[in-house]
Amino acid sequence: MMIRTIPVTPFDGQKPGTSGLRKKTRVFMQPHYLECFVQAIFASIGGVAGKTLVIGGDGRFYNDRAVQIILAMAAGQGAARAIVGQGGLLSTPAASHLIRLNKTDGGIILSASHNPGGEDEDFGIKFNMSNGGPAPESVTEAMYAATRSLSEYTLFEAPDLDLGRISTVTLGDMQVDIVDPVADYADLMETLFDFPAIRARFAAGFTMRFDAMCAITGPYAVEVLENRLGAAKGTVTHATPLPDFGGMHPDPNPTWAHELMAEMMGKDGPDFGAASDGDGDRNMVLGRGAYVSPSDSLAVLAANAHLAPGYAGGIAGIARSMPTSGAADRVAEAMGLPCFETPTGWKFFGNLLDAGRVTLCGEESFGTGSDHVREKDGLWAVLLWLNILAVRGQSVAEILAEHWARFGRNYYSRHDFEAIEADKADAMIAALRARLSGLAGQKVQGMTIRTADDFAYTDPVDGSVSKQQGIRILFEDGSRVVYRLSGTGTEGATLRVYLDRYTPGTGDLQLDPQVALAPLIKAAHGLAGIAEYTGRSSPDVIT
Ligand code: VG1
Ligand code: CO
Repeated sequence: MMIRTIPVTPFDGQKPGTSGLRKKTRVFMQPHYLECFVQAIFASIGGVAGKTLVIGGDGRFYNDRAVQIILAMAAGQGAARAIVGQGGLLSTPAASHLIRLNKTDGGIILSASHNPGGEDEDFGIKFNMSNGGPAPESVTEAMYAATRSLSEYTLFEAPDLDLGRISTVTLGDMQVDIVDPVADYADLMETLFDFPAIRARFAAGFTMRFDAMCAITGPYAVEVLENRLGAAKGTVTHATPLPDFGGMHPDPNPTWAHELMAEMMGKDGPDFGAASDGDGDRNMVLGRGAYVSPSDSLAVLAANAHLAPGYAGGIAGIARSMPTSGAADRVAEAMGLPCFETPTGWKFFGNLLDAGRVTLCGEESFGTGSDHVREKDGLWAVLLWLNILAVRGQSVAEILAEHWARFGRNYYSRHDFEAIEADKADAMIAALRARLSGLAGQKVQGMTIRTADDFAYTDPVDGSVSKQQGIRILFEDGSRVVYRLSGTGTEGATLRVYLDRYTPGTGDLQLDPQVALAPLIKAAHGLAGIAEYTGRSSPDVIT
């Protein structure tokens, strides 16, 4: 056993995207590839000597190897302590919590989130800061710079640690605490929600289905829903995390969680349904016959959060990512709360949460969360919904209908065009960008364009500026189209088109969103020339 320094040549393209570095698993499995990125992470935080890190991942293929490599590198570079989930497992929100609970210097999370897992699928890695949140752009840029200049990495060479047993061991001079991945997180949930009220509701016959999609939330959902809240055994399906997610695509949306969707849309479905993604930070919630769009979910949660003990004193404010619908803004306005619009990606919420300016945050991509951690949190959102349902004693459909009648409804949809050739997607965006200044006043599909811009964000806390965060076309009637290219994919480019149209509470509130949005969809295709540039006339995934 010894400390070894290994010379390397830098790899191209180790540039973190919306949420860390994501590549095909086999790319990560190349000799020294993961090591080089980990070395760059260490460099971007001024080294790990004397520091404590949380380490864990969603259990996908290569998670186990990656954890051993990171431990060896941390030990070889003088880290004082590592806190690792048993088996190398931690959901993203649980990792965020452990970083905060133990006042550590940060953590490394292994996941490609909602992307499929397996030797031929996707893998990913990201660093979270001591506040528990994803590294901000300044740090990810430092990481990328380091990946291009490094010439060696150092590790402590030793046999693999046995991570299967909850225990404290040492690796060289580093202490390694192998902890229960679920317990602290489940305890945190008990402090936020009215567990007795939810338990009483389950005892009275309330039924639920939670589809963990063979990913990391299985053990968390079983412990919280079945063991602590008394939901029937079997409430959680696909509950065992598997390295390839059992072949499932753990993206909790109507397309990929179709099994749950079918059950919930049936007449005899459970009262409440939910699904989570690979690393446990996303959620989809459903009632019997009722789909809750993520943007609406944020708005409903914000309007009702005070019903849960953890938010009984009210919330400080709401933040949503720019492409997320304006539904939460209506709630903020009615409740006299500040509302912030940030670029896509949870890292942009961190400063607002740390400064106490917002309590709830959300993204249209099935992400909702609060100041309890610094990540979005799938199971947390499900529990807040359960708490609200238990207190209000209504169905999901009734709560949605009342919400829309009070605040109006933002008809909303996202259309994704996947695996487009990158240069075609870039050309389309570039052409659109070049035409932006001339669009105001033009009429499309009977609607007049009020303004068009390329979203830029100035962080109100530290003043940092992020440019080119999505192209927005805003119409005079309040409707909106947003175009963005995904920053989490591993193959070609994915074009996301976000569509939002407001109808007041006195209007028609029960339309199919695709019908309500039809003119806007046509306008979106025409304005950007989607078919001309990409050859695609219809999206691959609609949410
Ligand atoms: C997507 C979502 C974004 C989310 C990000 C990470 O990014 O749109 O809202 O924050 O994934 O979520 P992009 O760049 O592909 O649009 V997760 O659950 O993948 O960590
Ligand atoms: Co995720």
